Amino acid sequence: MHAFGTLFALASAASTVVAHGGVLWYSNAGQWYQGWQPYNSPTGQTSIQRPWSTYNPITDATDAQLACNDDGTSGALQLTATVAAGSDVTAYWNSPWPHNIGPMLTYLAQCPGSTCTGVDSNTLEWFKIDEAGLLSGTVYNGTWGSGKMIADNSSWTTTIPATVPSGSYLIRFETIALHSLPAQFYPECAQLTITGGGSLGPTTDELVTFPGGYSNTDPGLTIDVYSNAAQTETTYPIPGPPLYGTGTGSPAPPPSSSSVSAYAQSSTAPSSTPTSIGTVAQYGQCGGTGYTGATGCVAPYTCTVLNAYYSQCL
Ligand SMILES: *[C@@H]1O[C@H](CO)[C@@H](O)[C@H](O)[C@H]1NC(C)=O
Ligand SMILES: *[C@@H]1O[C@H](CO)[C@@H](O)[C@H](O)[C@H]1NC(C)=O
Ligand SMILES: [Cu+2]
Repeated sequence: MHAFGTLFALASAASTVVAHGGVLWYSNAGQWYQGWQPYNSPTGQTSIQRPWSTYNPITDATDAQLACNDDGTSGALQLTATVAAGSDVTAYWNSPWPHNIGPMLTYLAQCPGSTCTGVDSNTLEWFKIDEAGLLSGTVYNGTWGSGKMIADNSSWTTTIPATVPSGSYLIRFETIALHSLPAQFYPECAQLTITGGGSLGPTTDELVTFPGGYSNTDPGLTIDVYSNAAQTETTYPIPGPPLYGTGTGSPAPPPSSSSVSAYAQSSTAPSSTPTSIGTVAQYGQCGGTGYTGATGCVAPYTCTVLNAYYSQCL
C-alpha cells in the first residue's frame, strides 16, 4: 500500500510537469545559476532561488504562497547572487513554456538586513520593475508578454534599475496565464545582493505585499479572452502597483529594523520546511499543504516533496 502510494504520488507529480512549471535557471553577466529543483530531495540543494515544491500554478490572489511560491522560505543551504545595478537578470522557464496568453511581471523587495536569508517573503514590500501585458493585437488573438517570453527561449530578461539602492533583495519573476479562469500565477523568487546602486527608493504607492498586491476581482485577472468584447479589445490592464519610477506617492522609508524582530519571530515558528531527523517512518507523510503532523524522517530517510500536497519520507 505504501509502495502504491509512492507510485501514485510520483505519477501525479509527473503529470503536472507537462502543462505547467516555473523558473528553472537564472543568468546574469555571463554567470548561470541553477534554480531550486522542486521534484528532487531538498537535502543538499544549493540555489539562489527560494525553494518551491510544485509545477502547479497558484490560482487565488489571496494565497499565502503568492509571494515566492510554495513555500518560498530560505533553503538550508540558501545562496545569494551578487548582481550590479543596471545589469540584466534573465529567468528561464521550462521550455517551451506552454501558456502564451497573459502578462510578464518582475518585482524586487528589499530585505531589512544584510541578507534575505531567513526573511519571510510575506513580510516584505514589493515594487514592480518590469511588466509586459498585451504587446500587439487584440485580447482575443494578440501577442502577449508571455508569448514573447516563449519566443525568447522561454526566458525573460529584466534590467535591475541602476537607480535602486544597493542592498539585499528578493527578485520575483512572474508569469500569469489567462487561457482559462481563474488566472494562473507562476511566481518564483531568488536572492540578490545588488551592488553599485543609486538612491531612488520606491514610493509608498509603488509598494505592495504578496498576497495583497492583487485581488481576485482585478480586471486583468478576470478578463475572458474568448469573449466577443475581447475580439476588438486592444488594451489590457496589467495587475499590480504602478511601475517603479512612475508612482506619485511620497518616498517610502527603507525596510526598517523594527520589522526584523518580526522576521526573527516568524523564523522560529513551526515551518513546513522538510527536515531529515525525526520520527516519521519510511513512506510516511512528512509535509504538504494542510498537513500538521511531524516533518522529520527517521534516519536515513529524507522528507521528499512529491507535490504541494504530499511530502514523503524516502
Ligand atoms: C486575429 O486578429 C487579426 C487582426 O485583427 C485578424 O485579421 C485575424 O483574422 C484574427 N485571427 C483570428 C484567428 O481570429
Ligand atoms: C535557452 O535556455 C536554456 C535553459 O532553458 C539555456 O541552457 C540555453 O543556453 C538558452 N539558449 C540561449 C541561446 O540563450
Ligand atoms: Cu500550465
